[in-house]
Amino acid sequence: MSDLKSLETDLMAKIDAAGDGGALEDIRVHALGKKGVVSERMKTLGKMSPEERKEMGPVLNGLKTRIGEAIEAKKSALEEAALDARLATEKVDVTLPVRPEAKGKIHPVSQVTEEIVAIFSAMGFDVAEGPDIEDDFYNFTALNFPEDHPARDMHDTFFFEPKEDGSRRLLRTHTSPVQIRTMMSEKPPIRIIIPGRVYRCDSDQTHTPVFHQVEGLVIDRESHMGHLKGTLEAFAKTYFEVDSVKTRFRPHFFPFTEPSAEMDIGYERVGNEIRIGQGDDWMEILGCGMVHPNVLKNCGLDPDEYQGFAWGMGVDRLAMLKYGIPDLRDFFAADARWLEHYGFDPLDQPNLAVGLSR
Ligand code: 2NM
Repeated sequence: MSDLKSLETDLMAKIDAAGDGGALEDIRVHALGKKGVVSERMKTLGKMSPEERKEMGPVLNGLKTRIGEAIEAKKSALEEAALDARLATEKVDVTLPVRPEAKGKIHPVSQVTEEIVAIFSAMGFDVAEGPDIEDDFYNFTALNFPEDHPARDMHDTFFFEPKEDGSRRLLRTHTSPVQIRTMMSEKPPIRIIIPGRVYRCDSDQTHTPVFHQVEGLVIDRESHMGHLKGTLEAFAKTYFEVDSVKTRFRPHFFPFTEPSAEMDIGYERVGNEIRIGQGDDWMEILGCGMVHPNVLKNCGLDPDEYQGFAWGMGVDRLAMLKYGIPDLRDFFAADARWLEHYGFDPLDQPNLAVGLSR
C-alpha cells in the first residue's frame, strides 16, 4: 500500500513537471501504456485471491483514474499556455494610424479608367479585355475596314515583321478587336466595356504613340439610337459630376458603325476655369454608332435578329478635361513630382455611392 502511495506521488510530481505535450505523452506511456507501471499493477489483480482482489481492485482502479485525469488536466493547461503565448506574439495594434508616410500615387489615367468602369458597372456592363498584339482580321477586317483603308497604312499602325506565310501581326489601334472576340464567342445579350492601351504611329502636341481607350458594346434584339443616347448622356453626367449636361450628336464616319456620330458636350470658359455641362461652346468627347450589319455578319450574328450600339472614348483626354491637366505628354514622362501633384491617393477608389472624386 505505501509503495502505491509513493508511486502515485512520484507520478503526480512527474506530470506536474512536464514542460510540453511530448514530455507529458512520455509520462502517460510510462504509467498507463501497455507495459506502464500502473498497467503492470492492474495485471496482478488476475493472480489474487477473491478477497484480495475485492480490496485491491478499487484501490488500483482509483489510482489509474486519478493518474489519467491528472494527465488530461495537465494537457489542457499546456495547450492553453501555448495558445496564450502565440496570441501574445501575434498581437496587432489596431489603433496604429494607416501608414501616413505612404508615398505612392495612382496615375490619373488609372484613376479615370476606374471611374469609367465604376459608372458602367453600375449600369450592368461587364469588363472585357484582350491582347495588345493582334492580327489584321480582329483589328481591321472583321470591323469592316476595306483592304485599302488608310488606317491600315504603315503610317498609322505599328506592324511586326511579316511571318513566313505573309501575315503580319500588329499592335491594336483600338480596343474593338475585343468586341469582335466577344461577339464571336458569346451569345447576346452582350453588355461590355473594354478598357485598355492602344497604339498608333503618331506623336505631336495632342497625340502619343500609346494612349488609353474605353470602348463599349451593347448587342440585343431591339437596341437603337435612343438607348445609345441615353446611355452616353447618363455617362457624361456621372463622369463630370453635374446634374445636367447639354449634348449634341454630329454625323460622322466609321467603317464599323452605321449610322456613326461624334458626341459633343456643352461647356463654357469662366476666367481660367472650364465649366462642363452648359454654355455655348462644344467639345467632342467620344465617337459612337450602331454596329454595322457587316460587322455582325463577320461575327456570325444575324443582323435581322440582332443589332447593337458601340462607342469609344479616349481616357487620356477625359482625364485632362476633368482634372485640368494641361499637357498630354506629361502623362508618359514618368516625372515623380508631376505624379505627386496630379496623382490620386491609393485609398480614394472611385465609388458611385460615396462620389466619384473626393
Ligand atoms: C468607336 C466609335 C464607334 C466600335 C464599334 C465596335 C464594334 F466592334 F462593335 F463594331 N467596337 N467599337 C466603335 C464605334 C468605336 O471608337 C471611337
